[in-house]
Amino acid sequence: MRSILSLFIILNNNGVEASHKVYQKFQSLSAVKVDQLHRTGFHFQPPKNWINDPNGPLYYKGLYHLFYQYNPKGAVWGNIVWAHSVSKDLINWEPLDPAIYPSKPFDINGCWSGSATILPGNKPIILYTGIDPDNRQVQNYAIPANLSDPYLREWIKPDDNPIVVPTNDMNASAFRDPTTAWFTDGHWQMVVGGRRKRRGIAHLYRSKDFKYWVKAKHPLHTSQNTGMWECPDFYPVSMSSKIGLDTSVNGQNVKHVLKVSLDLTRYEYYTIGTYNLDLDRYIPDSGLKDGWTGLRYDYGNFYASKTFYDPLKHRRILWGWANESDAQLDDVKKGWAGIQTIPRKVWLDPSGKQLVQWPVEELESLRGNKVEKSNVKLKKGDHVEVEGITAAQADVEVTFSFQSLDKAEEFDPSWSNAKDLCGQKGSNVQGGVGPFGLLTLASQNLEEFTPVFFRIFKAPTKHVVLLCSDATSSSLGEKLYKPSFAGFVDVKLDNKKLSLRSLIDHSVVESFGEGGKTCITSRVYPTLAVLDNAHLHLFNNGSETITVENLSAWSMNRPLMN
Ligand code: DQQ
Repeated sequence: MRSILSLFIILNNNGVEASHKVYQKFQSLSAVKVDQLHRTGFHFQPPKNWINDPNGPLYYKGLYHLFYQYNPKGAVWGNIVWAHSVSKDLINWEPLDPAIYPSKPFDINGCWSGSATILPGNKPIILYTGIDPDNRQVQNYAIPANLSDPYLREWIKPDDNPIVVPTNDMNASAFRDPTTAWFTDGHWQMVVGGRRKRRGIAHLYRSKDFKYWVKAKHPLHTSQNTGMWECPDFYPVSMSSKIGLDTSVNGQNVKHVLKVSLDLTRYEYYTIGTYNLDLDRYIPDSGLKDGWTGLRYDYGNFYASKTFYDPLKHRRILWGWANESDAQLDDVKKGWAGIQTIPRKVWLDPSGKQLVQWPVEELESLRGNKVEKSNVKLKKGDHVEVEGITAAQADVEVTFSFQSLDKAEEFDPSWSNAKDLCGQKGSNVQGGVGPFGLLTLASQNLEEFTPVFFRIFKAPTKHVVLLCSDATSSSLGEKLYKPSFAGFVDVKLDNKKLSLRSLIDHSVVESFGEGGKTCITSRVYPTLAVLDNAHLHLFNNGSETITVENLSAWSMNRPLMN
């Protein structure tokens, strides 16, 4: 905590914000050759260069649109434009020319993140942050030049921009990333992320015509000591179904979600709560925490996420950016950096206490060769290889069961940080019930492997389930960030079963514990466990025997990817 605060002070004092560090030397250095070794097979990425936040996802006339922050000139952050791709199925992507790029005074120094709203009459409009000649962050709108083009190739930035500017009492370099707007009480409302001193702020604005915006008397929500709130997202979820809701829906059976991306920690958190129209405020449910100890979509490498409502399949879909975990120079050398995670359907868990996420069903169209296993016993120390699939590019679903929880290790109540606990109790540290799970991207003799595993502890009144995705042994390479990412899984264990799905794709392992209750994305760079030399194992290192009830694993085909 103290180190985070001092980091805050350092950042605050020299005015440099971690997310937008400019590497002058590299930002316009074109790749001579794009290194293919760790590029993903089925995750979203352009052929080369740097990408970050997903922007303005939307569905229009039969096509899904994804815009994203992109450096057309190099493999580090800089020269940012809104790149644009379209897809019929969220899996195969066709690239288009950038939709929004600096060209006018209100965005001449940058076109940063934002969101799309579909206005009545099926008219998309984009709100985004422009950096003006004084380096102030201002909010602009852009509209399609031709609504009869389902590709929405050309976007116009009218001259009555900017539509929202920071007032003198506001921090003009901490005022960005407008949300999708929602309609309520005869007005459009939207939120812009911000910060006052150490307080994170969701600034609330209101408009009748989408052009003249007035700041509300108070923010939609704020929280002390959380720093800058980047990329806020605010949307309704149904309390009784997995069906997604359009952003303006509110009422009896509806809760709201507020997600923010914390520039200080580079983690996101969300709360579930009530959008109180009388107070004009969002109020998180009691017991849910604002800040970096709160709930997260993903306990790994996942940032600047954004959801949108898909009217075709009545679902809410979440996109997130997974940054590289290698060094800046590696990115310059390989000529590319950043991927988007697989789009996930997101809904409220029946408990009402958390969200649940699952890869969109369209991903299954890429499944090729399949291998199945059932009723495999894993005793302490056992490793069973899953053969017959391309282990470097695979989709794996597995259900584990155990007879008893008697052997579960004692849980020390001071273990509040899942990541630290996973760092302490890795896959090689023997336990009682667990560690058990998958060894992904494993080399022949296990010099390299990325384990994704459960470990169950006994606390005085309940069991505590830990899910880890541990990059510590993922690579023999140097200067890599190799975190032991982990999250707790809120599950009852009455049926003594736990499920896991991992999407393995060369340099990314995206995992969904217990049907998507706890998700973790890791970026890894094996040197031996690459291409056909990558292996997949089941393992158990706990004294309780684990049964693999069912395992289905598929080789994944490559979609059209930009
Ligand atoms: N990235 C954008 C900002 C946003 C940040 C700039 C989050 O608009 O706050 O590329 O990663």
